[in-house]
Amino acid sequence: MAVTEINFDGIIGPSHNYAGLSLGNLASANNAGAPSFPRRAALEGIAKMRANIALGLRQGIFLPQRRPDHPWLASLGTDMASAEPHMRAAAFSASSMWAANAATVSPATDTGDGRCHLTVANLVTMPHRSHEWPQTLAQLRVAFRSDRFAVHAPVPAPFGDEGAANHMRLCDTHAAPGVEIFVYGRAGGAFPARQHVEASKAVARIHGLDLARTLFVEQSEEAIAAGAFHNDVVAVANERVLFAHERAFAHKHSFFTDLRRLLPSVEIVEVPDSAVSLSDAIKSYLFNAQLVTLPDGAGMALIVPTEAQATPAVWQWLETLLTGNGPIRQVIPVDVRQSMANGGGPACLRLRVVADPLDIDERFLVTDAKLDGIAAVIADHWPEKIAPADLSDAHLIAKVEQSWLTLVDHLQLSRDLCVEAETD
Ligand code: SUG
Repeated sequence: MAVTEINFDGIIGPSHNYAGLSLGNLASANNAGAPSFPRRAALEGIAKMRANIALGLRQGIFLPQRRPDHPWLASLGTDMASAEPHMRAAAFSASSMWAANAATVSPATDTGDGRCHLTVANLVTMPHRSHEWPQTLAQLRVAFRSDRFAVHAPVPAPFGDEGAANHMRLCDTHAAPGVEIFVYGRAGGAFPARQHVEASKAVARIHGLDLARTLFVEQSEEAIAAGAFHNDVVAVANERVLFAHERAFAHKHSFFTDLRRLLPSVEIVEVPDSAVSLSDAIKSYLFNAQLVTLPDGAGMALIVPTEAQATPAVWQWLETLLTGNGPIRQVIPVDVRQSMANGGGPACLRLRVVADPLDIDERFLVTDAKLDGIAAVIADHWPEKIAPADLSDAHLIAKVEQSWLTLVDHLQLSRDLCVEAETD
């Protein structure tokens, strides 16, 4: 089998809820306190994966994390019964569904030792995400345990690292050497800049990248202030195409000059502010799209959330895009509304890995038939509805824990993820 791009989607966990935990993420703030529908959320995620498989793309999965995170609360001297509500919500969050924040990935062609490198993100800026990394690391070490990969622990605090959401790779084809671009924030006005430049530089060094082919680019302060808490809310790249909002970057001209020098074939599809305002871009998540290369030379498709269809300026712009002769040949809306209401679009839900599927633990790769089995577990076990006040309900907690164990067992991953040892 050949090296290809595989999208690993985070399965949406049974504790999915709206607790308003992410300062600077407008959807999270606006939906705080609303009831969530975990079963529907997870099935939306499965439907997105199925649609991508139908396009001929390779698909992988990551498991949700074990919630509530009792060891984390214990390390803070508390537990679910006595923790304050915001800490209880942080321990209960299903935020690992946004796999774009799991790690930064550099394919083998870009690295000094010819292995594909993955560095788990520390996510230290948001307390509810800061305790994801140990379970993410454990999972990646199982999925990518072949010596074709190097899986690294996170860079240390205080340098915030949010993984692939702030990383882009441009190349002639996925299997060819790429130019890796790390986007960091310096200031975001009232909102935190979640990606620290020192974390980006550390990841590039750890991966053994050729620094002459690596760019460190500042995200514009106005984008962060407008609610683009990650670069992937205002830009996305695939092979030789960069699709970005006009106001995504602080120093656009020098960035584009460097990029054209390093990859002369690059095509920059820029959306002007006059056509789509930053506010419409962030509301619709136009750029939180999966930009994918279709098989058999069919060009690229942009997989957008249905919210993009519902935002007139955005949809009009996309219709015009398709009438041109550019590289993006199809726009495909997908319904991931439960995730979107927490600020996670189609691109947030996936981590891209360019590798040979034969080198990956097959339990993390899915087909339609395998998704049938996972969907059945979700339909039978995931809670239908959660209101934030339910997070202290012992019955709900027990149901969430049991649902997770059932899925891990179904995927035959209990032993590798040390579940038996902990539950015995
Ligand atoms: O980190 N939302 C996530 C959304 C992450 C989106 N990922 C990318 N753009 N790649 C975040 O802000 C909200 C959880 C809550 O409020 O309950 C949350 O964590």
